[in-house]
Amino acid sequence: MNRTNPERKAIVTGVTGQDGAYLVQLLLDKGYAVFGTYRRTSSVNFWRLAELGIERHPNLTLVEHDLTDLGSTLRLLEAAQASELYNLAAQSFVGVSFEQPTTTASVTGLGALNLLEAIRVIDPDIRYYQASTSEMFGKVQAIPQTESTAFYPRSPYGVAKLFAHWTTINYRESYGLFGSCGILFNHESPLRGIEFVTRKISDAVARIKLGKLDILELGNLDAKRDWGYAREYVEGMWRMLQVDEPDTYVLATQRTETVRDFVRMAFAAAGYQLEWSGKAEHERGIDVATGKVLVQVNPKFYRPAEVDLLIGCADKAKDKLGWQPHTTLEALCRMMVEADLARLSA
Ligand code: NDP
Ligand code: GDR
Repeated sequence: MNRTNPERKAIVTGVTGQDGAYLVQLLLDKGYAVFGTYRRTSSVNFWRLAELGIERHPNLTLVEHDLTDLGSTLRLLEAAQASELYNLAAQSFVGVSFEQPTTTASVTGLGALNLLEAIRVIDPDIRYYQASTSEMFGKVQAIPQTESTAFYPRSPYGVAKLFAHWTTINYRESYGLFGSCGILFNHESPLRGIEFVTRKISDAVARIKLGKLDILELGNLDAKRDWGYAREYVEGMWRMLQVDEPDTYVLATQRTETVRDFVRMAFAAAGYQLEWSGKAEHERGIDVATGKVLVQVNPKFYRPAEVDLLIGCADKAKDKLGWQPHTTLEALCRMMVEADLARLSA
């Protein structure tokens, strides 16, 4: 890889996460110099960047930064001299936000405010992307959800993201900043964090297939999600900052399935046929060929308040950005199971 003397510079917060890794790869491929931020921990893990083969790319500068620290945020912007800033860092796990609401509000909500304040002070021309979320729709007020659907968050995470979302719009309207919000519905990939349900499932299916696990335990199987492929969604983020005006866009597939269906698809990708028996916390997924129980519900994974059904309409993104998803849920699920089988067999 040769340094290409890039003219465009971007900051991406949260490069140790799923979207951060894919977005950094996309920006590097487009010739950007990227400042990717990660927070200090006792053992930083760049496994996603390594899997994509970009951990040591000459145009990638990895910078220590904590979203909750305004001073560190000001110094980041001053040092990078970037023209685009993608704020992907967050305490992003909904379940944990019920246990750690203050941390979630601080990182996911106030962290975005710190970045916007820093832009205001250091360089108001920086284009800002806010990672907003379908979790803001929560107890949904319309089907499908669009940019104009009313919000009703159901978790401390959703509330914190709504703060960041409205702050971005407020800075757009108050100070003329170029702040765009992508209301992204769930997007998954082989790089998805293991605590999220799709990857928890694909990893468990691979382990069961390889004889390393007996049973997959899950919470609410009835929740419905609109799941897309993360690599395609980061392309949408980039497009949002390339148009003339800042705006808000939904990215979604407009297809919704239950967690139960995703489980069935994932087992099918590994050659199993599941049948379901029982109800609610007594529900089981049984291997038709052997009669073995492979899936069971454990109420410890239930949430205090649930988002029952998400399905998004991305017509505006298609119309204004030329963005649309291509990967089917079946193909995505297969990709994830195959990646986990390969990892665990290596
Ligand atoms: P991940 O959880 O994979 O990544 C989150 C990133 O934020 C990690 O790099 C994490 O670092 C970092 N982070 C957490 N706390 C801090 C902090 N205090 N300071 C600096 N960095 C921090 O999320 P995704 O990649 O899946 O999502 C990217 C963004 O998009 C998030 O904001 C998420 O809320 C949002 N979003 C995601 C959707 C999805 O379906 N994936 C849908 C809609 C929105 P570390 O590795 O050290 O924990
Ligand atoms: P979500 O994703 O909460 O939609 O947030 P997650 O994969 O965690 O949950 C999806 C649904 O599955 C149900 N579920 C389980 N979830 C987990 N994690 N573990 C389980 O064992 C389990 N069993 C059932 C959940 O109750 C839920 O209904 C993700 C995150 O990426 C957010 O950051 C992002 O904003 C939204 O997607 C859009």
